[in-house]
Amino acid sequence: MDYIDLEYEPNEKDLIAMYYVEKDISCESIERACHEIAKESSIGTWTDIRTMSEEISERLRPSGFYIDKENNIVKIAYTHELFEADNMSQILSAIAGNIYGMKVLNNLRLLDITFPREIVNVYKGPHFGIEGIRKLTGVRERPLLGTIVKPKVGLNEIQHAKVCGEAWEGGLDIVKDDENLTSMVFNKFEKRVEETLKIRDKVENETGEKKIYMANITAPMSTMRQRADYVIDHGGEYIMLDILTVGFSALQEIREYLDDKNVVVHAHRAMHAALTRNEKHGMTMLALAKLMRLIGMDQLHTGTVVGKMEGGKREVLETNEVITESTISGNNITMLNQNWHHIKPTLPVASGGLSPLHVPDLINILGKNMVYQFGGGCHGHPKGTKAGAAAIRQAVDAVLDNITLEDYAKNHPELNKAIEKWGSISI
Ligand code: CAP
Ligand code: MG
Repeated sequence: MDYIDLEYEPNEKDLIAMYYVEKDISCESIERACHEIAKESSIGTWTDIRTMSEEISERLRPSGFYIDKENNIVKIAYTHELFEADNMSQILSAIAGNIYGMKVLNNLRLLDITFPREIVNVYKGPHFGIEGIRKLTGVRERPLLGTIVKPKVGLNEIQHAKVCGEAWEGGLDIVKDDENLTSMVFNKFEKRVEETLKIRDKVENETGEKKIYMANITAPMSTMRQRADYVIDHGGEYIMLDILTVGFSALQEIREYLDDKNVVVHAHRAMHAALTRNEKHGMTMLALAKLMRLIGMDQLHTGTVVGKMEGGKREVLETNEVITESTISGNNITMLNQNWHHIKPTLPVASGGLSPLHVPDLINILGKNMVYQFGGGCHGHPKGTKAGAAAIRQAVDAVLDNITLEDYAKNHPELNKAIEKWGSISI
């Protein structure tokens, strides 16, 4: 099995992929499984071929250098020459491509990736990063607070803009389109952006606070460019897109396109759970998040721990660490530490099933260097969106002042009403 070399010492020019592997009964050993993964993800196929040469094999053959039989974990080191550095689609077609479908495996999960400098260096990373977002919004000492207009789709442009206005007036920093709101027969993108940004300007003047609208530009590439330009031409400073459904190539393209346009890119991860949820198959959110930071997403949904979506505490904290630290610590064994100093940090976003009552646990578990978004937890408030927004802001103020929500609610009626409605939430 010449794709296994347990003596091999990875170097800084190698890309290292770490997998969880469940072999099929037809596969004699985990060594054989690792050998097949390394082969199929690089230069080999199911049989020996007359067109292979010693020179190609010596130059490009990867090494399965680490096999943990107890935990079903293998690590494979690939020379950087196997990859087109600035082509994330090609990198994934190699290390996250055919191998998922091989009959010798029952399950395969890409746990983590260490990128060589040759690859890290060609990516811009986030344009704004956390410091840039804090500077743009003027919000430094607390989490950024946002809502998602609900219903997800259904409102017309004027109704949408009105809901945004109420959320901003109530005290939220950010309002975003939902992941499936793009340009509908009842809510055209251009009119929605125009009406919403008009109200944004009005509320900014009234409150003296920076207000952010994240318009969803998800669409075929040429339309995304047009929609991003439309947002910019109308004074918008953020765009959002659905990173999985637009695809890795489009992400690289739009990041390049926006590089000199001073626009914050918010990454929604709709569809990610098709890849990340099954703990035995697919890829971890941590691995996906590393790709997103490299490509250059400024903000990225990574999970709430306490809300309606899956994603446990360790997974969310590890993922948030990987997108915010400048030295990426090798997770687990012999994943080389990496310094991504020139790659700015991505701001983690917690969203999904959250209400003001979750705020103490959110800040306790995930901290203040976050974006917290409340959809139903804002518009579901008994007194409506503006009161819901006020309740969210009050909950954060209470935690930052070390006051319990119950005590703070005694003279903050909006929070009190939220507790009356959602107080039974088991957190
Ligand atoms: C939240 C949300 C978010 C998901 C994202 C939704 O609304 O707008 O898209 O939660 O999940 O459509 O469900 P609610 P994640 O606040 O009303 O739940 O961040 O885990 O990708
Ligand atoms: Mg949504």
